[in-house]
Amino acid sequence: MTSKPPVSDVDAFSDVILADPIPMHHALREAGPVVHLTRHDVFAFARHEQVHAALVDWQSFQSAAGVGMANFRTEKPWRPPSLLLEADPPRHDAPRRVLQKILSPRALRKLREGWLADAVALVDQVLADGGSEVELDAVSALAEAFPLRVFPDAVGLPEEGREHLLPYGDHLFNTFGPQNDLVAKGQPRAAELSAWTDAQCAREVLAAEGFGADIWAAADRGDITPEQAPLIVRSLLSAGVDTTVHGLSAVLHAFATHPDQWERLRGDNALARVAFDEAVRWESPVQTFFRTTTRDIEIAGHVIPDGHKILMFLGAANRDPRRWGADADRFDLARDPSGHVGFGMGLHQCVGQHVARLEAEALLTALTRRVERLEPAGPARRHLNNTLRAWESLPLRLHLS
Ligand code: OW4
Repeated sequence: MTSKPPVSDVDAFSDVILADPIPMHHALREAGPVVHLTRHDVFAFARHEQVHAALVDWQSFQSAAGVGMANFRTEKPWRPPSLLLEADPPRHDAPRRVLQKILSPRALRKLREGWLADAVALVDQVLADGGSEVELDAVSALAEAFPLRVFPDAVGLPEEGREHLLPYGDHLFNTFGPQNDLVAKGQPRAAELSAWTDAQCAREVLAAEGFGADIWAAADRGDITPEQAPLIVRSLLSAGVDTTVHGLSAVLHAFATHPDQWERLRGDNALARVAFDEAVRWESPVQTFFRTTTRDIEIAGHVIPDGHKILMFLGAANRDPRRWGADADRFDLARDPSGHVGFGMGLHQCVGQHVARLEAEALLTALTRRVERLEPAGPARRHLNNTLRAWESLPLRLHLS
């Protein structure tokens, strides 16, 4: 026997919920393993077990119909679908294989020393005209400044127009949600930002060395087609900037509000990567993605019919006490955060995660050299986005060592 799942009429993308989704996450997890969100007509998973299961079962929960609320089976996508994010095997395989190699820990080794030095240079520059205390906005001065300093160069982008990267990403991540005011607000610039991004993906525009050139070299080898190459470069530009910026904001906010954890990191720099992953678990910069059912699926006695949208609350799964224990809400470097779904899981798991971790390690390590303590220096302000958990402003006071 099967029954209808519990329902909720919550608008999961309203300003109030986006500003603080934690109470809704709690309510949805408690309501059951699957909840029908009547306002959006989608089925929500908020527990770690179901989110994880959906992420690894790509046959039953497809990405090719879009990983936003729009169903590509019935609606035309606003941009050509990503060959990575919005594709399933077998179409997904060659692009994934190519990009995975280009962004592998082994391939990143040649960037490591330079990025560590760049982080030291940025931190020295930012702290230069202070005395023993410096006040700054950690979003603009660090979380945005560092990725923008290293990542576009690593891709091989021209200098001109780089200011489009963050607004493009912000709008793109809004479009995975419903057509609400956040999407409307981005609409006037969407065509211009999208055209700029697409133009950067051409071989002639990209530097002779870098991730972009590596992707085109894969086309020369025949590992992907020349038609696929620009779309794979586009994935780097779409997924590689805002995500890391908000991940770095998250870890800096976490340390500013958990001084004991900063002490711990200063005592052992090898914890920088764990700290970043724990911050990704704790904050989940990418809060949500959708899947689409490819058949009737039974979950805990409830049937979700074929062709329906599943909303996976990665942020709720990452704080599910059933998986993380009673202190799931605590930012704690003593925890093993592996198994978090902040980078997804399974064959779509973030292909850029090693790039993000290297950026975080470089920035955190550079900061531990100079900063004894950091604390909030004013009210932190959220930036609302349909998909991203983001800070607009994080005023911090840094006490230098
Ligand atoms: C998180 C992601 C996000 C946005 C765009 C893309 C990928 C893409 N991953 O492949 O275009």
